[in-house]
Amino acid sequence: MKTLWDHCHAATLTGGKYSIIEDAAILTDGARIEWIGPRAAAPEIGEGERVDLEGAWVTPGLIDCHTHLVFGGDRSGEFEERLEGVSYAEIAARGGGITSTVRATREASEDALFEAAKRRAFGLMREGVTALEVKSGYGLDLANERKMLAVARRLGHALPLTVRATCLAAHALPPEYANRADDYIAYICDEMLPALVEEGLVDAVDAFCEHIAFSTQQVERVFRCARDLGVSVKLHAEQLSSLHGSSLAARYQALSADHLEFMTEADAIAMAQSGTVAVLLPGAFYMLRETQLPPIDALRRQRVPIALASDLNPGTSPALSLRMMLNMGCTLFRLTPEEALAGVTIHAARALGLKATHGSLEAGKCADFVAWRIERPAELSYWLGGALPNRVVRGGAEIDFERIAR
Ligand code: DI6
Ligand code: FE
Repeated sequence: MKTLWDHCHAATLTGGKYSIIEDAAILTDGARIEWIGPRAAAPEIGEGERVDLEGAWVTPGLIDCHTHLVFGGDRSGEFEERLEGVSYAEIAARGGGITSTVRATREASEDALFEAAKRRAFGLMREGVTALEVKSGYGLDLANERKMLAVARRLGHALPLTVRATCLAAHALPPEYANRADDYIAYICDEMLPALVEEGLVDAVDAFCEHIAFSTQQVERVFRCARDLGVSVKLHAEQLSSLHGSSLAARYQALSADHLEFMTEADAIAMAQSGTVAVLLPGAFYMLRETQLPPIDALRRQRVPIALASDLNPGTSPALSLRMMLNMGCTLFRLTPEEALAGVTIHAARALGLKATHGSLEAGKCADFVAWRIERPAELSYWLGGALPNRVVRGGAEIDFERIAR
C-alpha cells in the first residue's frame, strides 16, 4: 500500500551528512521509502493514501546505538551516597556499583526484566527512537547473559522497534571469578559466545577495555573469538584512561568504539581507516563529572563518523532521553546541532551495522521517520528535554502510542 507523506520539510542525512529538502514529500510503499523529493515533483499515488504533515520537519527515525537498557533494580541509593562524597571506588569495593546491578539482574525473572525494559524503551520511542541497541553485561554467566539477550529479542518482537542485541559478557569480572580474569575471558570465549551466537541471540560483541575492567590483551582474545564466530565487534574504550583500545578495535574492523574521552589522534587515524564510528556518550560524562573532553577536533580532522547515544544504564548514565543527549552533545562536547542530528541517525545506523537500511531518508531504505512540529531542525538539540510534538512512523505505519501503551 502506497502513502504520500505530503507537505513537509525533510532533513534527509543522505550521503552521511546533514542535508535538507524544503517543501518535500515522501512516498512509501509498505515498509520502504519509494521516493523522496520536492512536493512539486511528487509521483501520482492513484489509490494510495495522502497524509498532510502540515509543514512539519521530517527526520529519519532516531537511533540510540549504545544502551544498557535491560537491567534489574536501580542505583539511586548509590547516587545519593555519591552526592554526599562517597567515591565510586569505595562503593564498588563493598560490592556496590556494577556488581550490585549484576546481583539484581541475576535475581530478576526474564519477565520482570522485560517489563522494566519495555517501559524504558517506550519512553525513548515516544520521543522518536525507532531503532536501538541493547547490551547484555549484567548477567556475566551463560544463563543470565542469555536471559538478558532474550529480553532484547523480545523487545524487538513486542514493540514497533528495531533492536540490535550486543553481548557484553566482558563488562566486569563476576564475583565467582575474583582475581581470575583470564579464566573468565576463557569462559566467555570457550562457552558463552559460541552458545549465544549459535542460539541467534548476538548481533555484535562488545567489551569494556579499561584498567578497572579488561586489558587490551584480554579484549583481543574476545575479538578473535568473535571473528572466528563471524560476529562484528565494538568496544568501550578510552573512557577513563588511554589504553588505545580504540586502535585495537579499528584493527578488528569494529563497528564502533565508544566513550573515547582519552583517545589520541593516532587512534582517530586508525578508526578513520577502518571506518569505525566514534560513539560519544555525554550522559556518562555528565554523571561522572568528567572534565576530559573527547577530542572532537581530531575526529573531525580525520573524518571519523561521530555518533551520539544515551549509554542508558543504572550506574553512570540513567538517561531516559536520547533527545536530551543531542543538547548535551552540543553544550558539553561542542558538536553542532547538525552533527548531533547526524550522530543519532546516519552515523548511529552505521555503528549498528544498519547503514544500508536505516539512518537516512532515501529511496529503498526502511520507512522509519519522525515528523516534528518545529520551525528548524536545530530545535531538536536546543530544547533541553521535554516532549516535542511529533508523529513517529516505523515501517511505513504511524505508531499509535495510546494503543500500544494498553
Ligand atoms: N561503561 C559505563 O559507563 C557503564 N559500563 C561501561 O562499561 C557503567 C555501567 C554501570 O555502572 O552499571
Ligand atoms: Fe556503556
